[in-house]
Amino acid sequence: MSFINFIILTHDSLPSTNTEAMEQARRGAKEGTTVIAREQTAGRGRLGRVWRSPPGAGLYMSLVLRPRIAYIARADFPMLVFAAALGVHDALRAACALSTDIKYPNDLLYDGRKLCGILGETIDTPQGTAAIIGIGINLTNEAFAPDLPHATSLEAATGKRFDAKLIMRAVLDAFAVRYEVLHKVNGIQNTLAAWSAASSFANDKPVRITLDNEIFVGTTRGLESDGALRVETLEGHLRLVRAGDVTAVRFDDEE
Ligand code: BT5
Repeated sequence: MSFINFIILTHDSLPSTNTEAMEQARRGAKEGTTVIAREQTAGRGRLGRVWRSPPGAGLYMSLVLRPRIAYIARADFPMLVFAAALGVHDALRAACALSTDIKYPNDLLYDGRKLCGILGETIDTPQGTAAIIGIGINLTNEAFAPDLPHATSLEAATGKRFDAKLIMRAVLDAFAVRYEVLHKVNGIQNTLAAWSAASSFANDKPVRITLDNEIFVGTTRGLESDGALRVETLEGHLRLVRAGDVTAVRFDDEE
C-alpha cells in the first residue's frame, strides 16, 4: 500500500482547481483527492495574481493533503510546497528528460523562464486542517501570451507536446515519494537539503527581493530550518525572506 492514494476528479472547466479542492476538503475529501481541469477561468497565483490557464494548454491540478504531522500543514510553513516543487522537478526529469531549476519558493524554471507555478493554501475542515497544493504546468505555447516574456512551456523546452494525464501521473508518483520523505525521521532536514541541491537559488545567487513595501538586493545564503531563505544584503546584513518575490540579478546590472 503506498503512502498516499490518489483519487482523481476530472473536470472540463473550473474557475480554479484550488478553489474546487478546498470545497472538496471542506466536505471531508480524503487525503490524495486530486482535482484536475482542462481549463481554469479564474486560475490563481499567490497574492491574488492570475494564473493563465487556457483550455488544454497546461496541466492544472490541485491536491488535498491531510499531513499526519500537523505542523507541516501550517500556512506559513513552506515544506509542502518544497516537496511539491521537488516532485514536479523529479517528474519532469522522469517523463520529459528535462532538468529544471527551482526558484524560491514555488516556481520551476527552464532556461530561466517559468514553466510551473505552485500555490499552497490551507483550510480548516471538520477533519482538521487540510493543505491544498495547486500545480500549474505549461504544456504548450498557448499556455502563456507574449505579455509573459518570462514564461515557457514543455513544448518550448523539448519540442514535444505532452499529454496532461501522463504528466499528472508522473507528478503524483514523484510527489508521493517526496511527501513520504517529509513524514520520516529527519524529513524536514532531508527535504530542505534536497531542495537546496535542486535549486540554483539556494546559495550564492545574486537576487532582488521584492516585498510588500520594500525591494532590496543581496546574495542567497541557504535556507533556515523553517524554510526561510537567507539573503546577505550588500551591506553585509543577513535577512530572512519568507514571503515575497525573488528575481535573479547580475550585480553589474544594479546601481
Ligand atoms: C504561482 O503564483 O506561480 C502559482 C500558480 C499556481 C497555479 C495553479 S494551476 C492549478 C491551481 N489552481 C489555481 O487556481 N492555481 C493553481 P505566483 O508566484 O504569484 O505567480 C503568478 C505570476 O506568474 C503572474 O502574476 C504572472 O506574471 C505569471 N504567470 C501567470 N500565468 C502564467 C503561466 N501560465 N505561465 C507562466 N507564468 C504565468
